[in-house]
Amino acid sequence: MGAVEDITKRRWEVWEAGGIPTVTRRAFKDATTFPTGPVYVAYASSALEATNVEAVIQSADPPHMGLVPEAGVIHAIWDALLNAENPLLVCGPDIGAAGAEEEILALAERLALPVATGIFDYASFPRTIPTMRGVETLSEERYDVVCCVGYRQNTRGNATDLRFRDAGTIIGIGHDPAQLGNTFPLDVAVWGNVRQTLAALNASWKESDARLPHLERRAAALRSRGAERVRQLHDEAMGHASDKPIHPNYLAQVAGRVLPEGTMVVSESFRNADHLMPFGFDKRQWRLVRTFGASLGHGIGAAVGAQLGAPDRPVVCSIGDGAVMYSASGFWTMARYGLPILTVVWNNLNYQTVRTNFHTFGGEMAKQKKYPEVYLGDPEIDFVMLAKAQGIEGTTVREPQAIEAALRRGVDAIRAGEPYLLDIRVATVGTGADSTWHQRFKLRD
Ligand SMILES: Cc1ncc(C[n+]2csc(CCOP(=O)(O)OP(=O)(O)O)c2C)c(N)n1
Repeated sequence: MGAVEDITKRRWEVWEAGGIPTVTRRAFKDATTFPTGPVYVAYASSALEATNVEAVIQSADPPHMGLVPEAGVIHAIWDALLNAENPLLVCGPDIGAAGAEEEILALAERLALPVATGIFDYASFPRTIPTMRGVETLSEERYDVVCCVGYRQNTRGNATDLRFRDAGTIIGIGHDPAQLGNTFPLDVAVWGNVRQTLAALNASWKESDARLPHLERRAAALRSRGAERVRQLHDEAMGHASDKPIHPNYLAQVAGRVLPEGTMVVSESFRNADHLMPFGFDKRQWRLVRTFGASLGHGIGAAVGAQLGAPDRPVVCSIGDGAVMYSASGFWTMARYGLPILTVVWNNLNYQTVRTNFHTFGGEMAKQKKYPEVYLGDPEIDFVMLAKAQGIEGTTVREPQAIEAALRRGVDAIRAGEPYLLDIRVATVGTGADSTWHQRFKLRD
């Protein structure tokens, strides 16, 4: 076992040897001490099928714990961020949980830090702020400093969680010690209150720092790139304005314009475009509620809970057609208790996420372009009727020109205190999107 200082150097050795890295965290005070208590072992899902894998138990410093860590740790993080030439700030849901919106904005803006979020964390930083680079843009660029704030490293347990192998220094700050260092190792881990820790970092800022040439340069570059990025996203979505079936990006664009300020979106969307909606930190901007695992069945019940918890907010349940069928009885609850929730069903007639996964495995299905059990269009499910059967009115939307009026009708309904459902046919996006192949079954001819 190497000394603690060797970890950074050694942490990707297993990768380089072609193995599956096993990142195991123990609070070793002395790197030569063996664990004497429970040991948490995490491994990538691909390891389930891998053979001849050698695992390495890596030693590491214990996370620094407390509302804020000691001054030396704050100083070390600040020093790394202030002097970084090519940094990345990765934002996650602990920021919202801690109410640390102002603090993260101040940090990102003052230090001109490019920001990225994980795939389901798109509301963790406003997409219109110039430093925002986007969702899942956690490339393998050679960052000198990566700082993860409230970011859930372990989302899917596959290779994309094993990030930043070429980064210089990796910092993690978060509320949950089980999320710190669980898929990629951290050089500095802070288990503490995200708001207090960010406030302590920001307190190190001196007005004269704003004149540091590398910060000025980066801020200017981020401003122009950021504005361009927002424009591109807008133009890309508008380019689909007449697509039929409706393109998810265009639907998100119209919804972002038409739905009320302060909308709370409860999302059980996978391949839709919720990430393009106007989530943000101030009161008028939208808020997001979602789970971070991928187990279906959460959406409709969570929308009920969100509306009860925030009775004055417009609540929109944004959900895939496949996901609806895991919890459709919740519509009855909405009707029974008079919960004015607008449900938007992104109806792509498919379990498209599953098809994409099947394709990624690269076996027979991908070769034959036949993906069993993912096409849901035979028979088509009538979601308006499904809602109506439980006391909820709704409308079907098939034409892009009809989206706006339908959304307005939904908004009128929830303003009047009634739940409402829109079944919007959207294009299937992703691998094998044009496939409707499905095996036909009939018990008796
Ligand atoms: C309880 C449960 N069963 C099965 C799955 C596997 N699964 C993951 S995504 C998905 C499809 C969801 O379909 P839909 O809501 O229409 O979204 P799309 O993938 O088409 O965007 C399924 C079945 C799961 N995540 N959870």
